[in-house]
Amino acid sequence: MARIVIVGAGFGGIAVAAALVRAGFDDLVLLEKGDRIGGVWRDNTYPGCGCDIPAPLYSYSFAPNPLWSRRFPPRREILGYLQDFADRWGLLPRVRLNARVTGAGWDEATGRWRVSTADGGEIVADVVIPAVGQLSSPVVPALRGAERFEGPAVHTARWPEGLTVDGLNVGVIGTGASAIQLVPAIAGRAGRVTVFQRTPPWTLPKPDRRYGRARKAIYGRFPGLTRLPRLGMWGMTWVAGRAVTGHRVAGTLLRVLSNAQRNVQVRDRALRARVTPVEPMGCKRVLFTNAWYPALRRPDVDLVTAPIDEVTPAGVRTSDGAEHPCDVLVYATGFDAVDFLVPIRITGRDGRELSGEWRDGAFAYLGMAVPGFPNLFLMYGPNTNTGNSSVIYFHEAQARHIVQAVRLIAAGGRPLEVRRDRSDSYDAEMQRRLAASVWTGCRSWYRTATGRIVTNWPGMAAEYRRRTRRLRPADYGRSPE
Ligand code: N01
Repeated sequence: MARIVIVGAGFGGIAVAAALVRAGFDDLVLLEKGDRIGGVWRDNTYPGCGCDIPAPLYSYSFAPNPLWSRRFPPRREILGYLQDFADRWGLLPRVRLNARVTGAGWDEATGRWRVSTADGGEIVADVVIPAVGQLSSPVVPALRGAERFEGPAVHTARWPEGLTVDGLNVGVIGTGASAIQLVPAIAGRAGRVTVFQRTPPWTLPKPDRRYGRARKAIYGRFPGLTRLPRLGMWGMTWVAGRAVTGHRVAGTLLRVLSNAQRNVQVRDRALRARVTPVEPMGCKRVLFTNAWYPALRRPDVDLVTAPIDEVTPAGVRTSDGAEHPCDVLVYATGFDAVDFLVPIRITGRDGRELSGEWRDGAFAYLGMAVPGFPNLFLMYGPNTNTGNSSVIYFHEAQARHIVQAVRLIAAGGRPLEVRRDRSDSYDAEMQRRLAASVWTGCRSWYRTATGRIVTNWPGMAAEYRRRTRRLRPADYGRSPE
């Protein structure tokens, strides 16, 4: 029996824990740095936060929720789903809260990992599964004068409990997925909202709808029917996936739809020119929204496109000399996604540091295994992000693969380590395909400073599932069973 440590109790950690318990590996503990489970859905409490992937797909395939209130539910509902799932699967007692992992070192003599926590504790484990997500380290840009700002300055992912912006002048820096949810939610309640845009995003109409009582009753009685909306949503994300992976017709279709939305929702030509994207569509995440442009049209919302010069004690000054008074400054400026696992220090065979192995950019075989780091498997690791499908679909594929790995470890009684040649050729394939992808077309959280794309999977979600479905022992230097 293997003792397993999972680092993180968000959707990824909970998915792999459930799969392991189901497979009979129940000697496991989830170490969670926060005071409750939920990952990004616990951390992101900014007004308007919700899911921009349809819920029938943003849920575990084997645990459909007939009770979603709408197709794109608010964050509280998704967090509730995850908590309820973890409870029903008996996972909550296995979670150790407020347990911040600081490092993990491979002990060659015992063939086990020593996992250390911030409180000075140590846990010995056969298998370590980091499941810390890609979007857990907020980035606040170093703007000149920022430290002199006299009001609250908050990042969207660190919204202070109880902060209300009613009647206040709010400056929002950024126009990514977080900002396009936040701005419509606070517009009208805030005194004035000033949006500082560096690059206009591509948007698509959000096919949201409320789920009525009859639907909930029917799906509650026949949960198998929930496969139907899941299939429908799968079809929708499939088209989006084809569009960003180079399919001409799908790409044109989405561009036409996006342009039509902008033309209909923004009649003012000057404003339209300022919100018209300049980067290739799909190069950054395409954003589902019905409320973004209407919010920008409001008289109490200003869109500022002049670059930020500096933050002043009372607001923001832009390069055109204009002063924009702000009582509250919100950084909707995203996350550091490329420095995987930082600040956890992982030391593998021969004292090799994972951060050193990844100095030119993170890589992992199938996004999960790294040569030199036996019995370590990542959830949502390098090159497993999807901008168009549900990341939970990827989690399930990874969980299934990791269960097979743990089975091999438990049966063979010796460590499992991916072969370097397999890992190298896989990484070469990833980078060759990514070099021809739309994501090379702009700067984004998908890329390192040198331009290497380390977050995204280059193909369709179904391909990832197919390639991870059966673990090939030969990839790990084992003879086929
Ligand atoms: O962050 P982002 P996000 N001066 O990196 C701007 C997921 N998510 O938090 O484009 C001025 O996308 C930056 O400008 P530019 C989702 O995967 C999911 O919004 O770099 N502006 C950009 O506009 C998403 O992709 C949900 O020119 C600066 C913005 O800040 C990911 O999280 C909801 C700047 C950052 O956009 C990240 O989204 C929300 C500067 N110095 C998020 N620095 C769901 O619904 C940065 N910017 C599931």
